[in-house]
Amino acid sequence: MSATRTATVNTSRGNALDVARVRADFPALHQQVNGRPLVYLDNAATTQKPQAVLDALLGFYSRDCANVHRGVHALSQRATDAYEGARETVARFLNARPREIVFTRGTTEAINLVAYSYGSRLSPGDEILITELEHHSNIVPWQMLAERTGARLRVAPINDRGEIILEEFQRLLGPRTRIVAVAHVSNALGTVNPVEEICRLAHTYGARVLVDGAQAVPHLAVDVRALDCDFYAFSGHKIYGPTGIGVLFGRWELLEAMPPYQGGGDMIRSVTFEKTLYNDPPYRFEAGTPHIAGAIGLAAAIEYVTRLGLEEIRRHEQQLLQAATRALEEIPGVRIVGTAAHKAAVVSFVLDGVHPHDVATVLDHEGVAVRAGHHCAQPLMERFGLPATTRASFALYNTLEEVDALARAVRRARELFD
Ligand code: 7TS
Repeated sequence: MSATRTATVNTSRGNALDVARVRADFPALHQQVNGRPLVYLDNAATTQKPQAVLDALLGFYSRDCANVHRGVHALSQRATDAYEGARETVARFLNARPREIVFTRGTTEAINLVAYSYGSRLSPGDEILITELEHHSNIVPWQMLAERTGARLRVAPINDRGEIILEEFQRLLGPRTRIVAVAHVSNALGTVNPVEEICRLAHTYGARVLVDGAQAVPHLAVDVRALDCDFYAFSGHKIYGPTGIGVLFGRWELLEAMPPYQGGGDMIRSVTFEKTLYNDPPYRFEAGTPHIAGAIGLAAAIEYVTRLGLEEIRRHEQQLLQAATRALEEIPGVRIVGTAAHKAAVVSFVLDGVHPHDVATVLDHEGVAVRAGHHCAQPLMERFGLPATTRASFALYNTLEEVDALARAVRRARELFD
């Protein structure tokens, strides 16, 4: 599929994303599905991987495969250097310090780590504040923490556009609020939340803020110091990196005071049967052999998007978002769910009289991959009175031609079910 329409659009700095070249970096994009060129619009679920990431994984396993932090031999040194180098790359990417970066399995584990470890200091009557648009990963760990400690879970509402109602959020904050947990970008609606303002408000009450950045880091530049958040979580696989690796940023002084999350190798300083001394962060929170290849692959992915430029990526994706919104709105019977003023390139929609799964099935026949369902945000779906939506989510390699293909396929679904 040609990318010329997108590739010819120039940005004010004159270095627009060359989408045709970008697409050449992603082997998985060049395949047929059901006899049609693949149009991959399920990027919020996971992204495809560029050759640079595949090469980094292969390079580790074919040359440097050894365990980290425990061998003096050459391969172990190389593996350790690459793993710790990956930590430095992630730290630079977020404007954090390497010792503030904990490698986890993904966003889900990062949030569970904070809920379990930082959360252990909560007591009955304390409050945890989340919002109505959270992914289950940013709801359930807090519910479990509330059950364990007697703390109370409170939920800030959203408006009909899918935006957090800041006045309501502020009203729910109080001296008992200990933790605020909020998505930077909603996976189901695309809403970009005002996390800087949320951090500012929460801090006036002494609450700590965890930002779920799973859907933010692939689309916009994130600076944890500028946001002034206390914790920031994201997954490698949503930013063109491997599955099974993710990141927790934690402010050093918080990590330093937190108890371990899991026990095992690498997280200790010394062990006797009487007493174990724990290692310093981030190692305190990385029990056992980590996903070494995953961290190295994630660093390659971060270097890849950094080379292209987060601002260029954002502009390109905003163009796709606007085009997709317009094209879908023109189709009779389509209603877009999530119309916030600030959105990342996610378009959730329903088609009158057609179940979202049926829409997605017709789209798949046309080679268009989207997700249908509740998007692991059932309370959010309930807020909109819907069991599910169909969701197209865009990435840096998508084109305006693919937006056209999406709209054509949705029109086809409408005809079939008319
Ligand atoms: N938080 C948000 C906002 C997410 O979108 C997701 C995954 C997670 C947390 C969990 O990330 P994980 O890597 O630990 O699983 N979201 C989606 C999605 O929208 N479709 O599939 C997975």
